[in-house]
Amino acid sequence: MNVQALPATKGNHNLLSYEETAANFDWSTVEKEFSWSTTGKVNMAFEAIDRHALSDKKDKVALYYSDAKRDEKYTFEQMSQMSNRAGNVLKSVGVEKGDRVFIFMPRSPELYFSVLGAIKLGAIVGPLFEAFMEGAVRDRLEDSAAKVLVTTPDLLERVPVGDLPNLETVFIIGDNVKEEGPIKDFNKLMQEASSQLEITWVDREDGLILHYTSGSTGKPKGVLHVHNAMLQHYQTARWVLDLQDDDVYWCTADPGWVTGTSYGIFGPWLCGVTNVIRGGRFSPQDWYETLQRYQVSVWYSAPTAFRMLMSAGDELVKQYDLSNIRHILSVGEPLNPEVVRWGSKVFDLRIHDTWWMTETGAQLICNYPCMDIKPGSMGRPIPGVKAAIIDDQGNELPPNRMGNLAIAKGWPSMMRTIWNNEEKYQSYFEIDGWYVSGDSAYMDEEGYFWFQGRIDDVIMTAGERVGPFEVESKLIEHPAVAEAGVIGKPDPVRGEIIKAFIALREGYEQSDELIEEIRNFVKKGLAAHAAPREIEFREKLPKTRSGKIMRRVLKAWELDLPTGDLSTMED
Ligand code: 6R9
Repeated sequence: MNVQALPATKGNHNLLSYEETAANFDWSTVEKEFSWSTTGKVNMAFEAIDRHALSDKKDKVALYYSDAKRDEKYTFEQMSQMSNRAGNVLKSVGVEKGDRVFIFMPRSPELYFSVLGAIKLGAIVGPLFEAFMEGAVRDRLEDSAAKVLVTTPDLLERVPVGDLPNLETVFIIGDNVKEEGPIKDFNKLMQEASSQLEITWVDREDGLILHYTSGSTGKPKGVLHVHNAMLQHYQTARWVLDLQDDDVYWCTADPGWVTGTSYGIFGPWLCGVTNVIRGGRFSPQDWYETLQRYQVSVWYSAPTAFRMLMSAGDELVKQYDLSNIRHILSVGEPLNPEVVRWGSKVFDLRIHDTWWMTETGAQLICNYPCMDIKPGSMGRPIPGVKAAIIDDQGNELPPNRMGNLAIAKGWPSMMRTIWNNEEKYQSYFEIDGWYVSGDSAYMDEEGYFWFQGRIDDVIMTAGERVGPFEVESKLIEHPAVAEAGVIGKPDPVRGEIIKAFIALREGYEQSDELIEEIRNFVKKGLAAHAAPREIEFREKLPKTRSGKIMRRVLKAWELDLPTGDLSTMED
């Protein structure tokens, strides 16, 4: 691949040399950062919040929260007290170690208090996107046999309380809550609750969080993570997010998605860093304002958001003072080289891609400040982790060959089970010693990994393997294209042909000339065989709430097939 690498960032970074650290690193050294390496007693919420509340960081701002109506801040000491109160509220209805406590609400300070409070009791937290409809909520509460739910008056109508025999209590966060049956007024009880709480110490292998993630078929899977994951949350927050004491950090992900917990809660607070949470919906103006207002220095977001900011134009971004940003990262989808180039132009910074999954619990393949970036590559495995491209028999493939992206089993934040579905869990580990991700990729001679697509998405056209991501990335370089989703469509002659779904940027009209122009653009810029034979324009592309283009849905629509689980799809 012919790319212009962006040189390593100057400055003092936590990870000084990738090669040297990767050659010598051992996870047991990370344990020594935490008191449980001597006591054996662990609790994520203690390490993330209380530990700092007991130190000279107690008056440091832990959380800046704002949305259209609220504007608040909490120090580590206040976070400790508020999460103690939330813990006491949950305890008052009998929440104990191992119980599932689900949180179904938009971002708010109370969401964070409840998550931390539940963890302090040793309960397992289940965060749910606010946009889930009744069926999705029911599936998740039923499968996990949740005992307690924390939600808001608006969302309550989507909770089939009467049909869920295990659900004993529903806390409502709102005004004038009518307490009746299982319904309780969270805010009232918070006021009455003590700010002292005896923490429940647990084992490092005890359950921490249950993230439901959708499969392409069948019901959503409950991915269980344990307290031990903190080793990797912490270490990657140091190496990859490069968090340092005076940073102001903003992760734009909602806690309904794994990025919003691993790196919206655990990673930054384990490092004792100031965390910005902005509620409400995305708008370019609002996001730039948030970056400016809090003087954000480290910013973790997603390709879909960067593409939308890019579409909003460079004039807009120039109206803000964003000079405090020193480090930008991306996750969730392939990061198009065009977006990396745009980032270099408008922020004068490289955007660092990071690859991982709900199942992996934390970052695994990343770009680091101390390492050159090849735009379009996900980077290299974090020190302490081995990644490889393997064939279906488990043989490691040489550089530049596309295959299964696999990780040597046993990194600290690896999922520990799929709730109620051990068989599904085992299916990830069928090749001895490896976790097989379901993504296809290749590795170049220098050990950089290049994402190609989900295994099911790879296109075989006239004998050539084409990764949809490469085609999509070329497409969005065309000035008319805002977003693109590419699939393989069965074809009697070529096996498959490439079909592209395109959302146009504002000011562009669809026409046959434009189709021809776009097709030629890909032919010239990528390869003739990679140019889409069919192009269809759409107002919007189907996306998950975390911003991923759902190629399987495009394919199902195209072929009139069942779409599978749609609970994570945007409205
Ligand atoms: C953290 C998260 C996991 C899937 C993963 C892959 C895609 C994530 C990516 C990426 C290309 C990256 N993905 N990061 N693809 N480049 N940097 O996103 O978890 O929601 O479970 O999604 O997302 O396909 O397998 P999750």
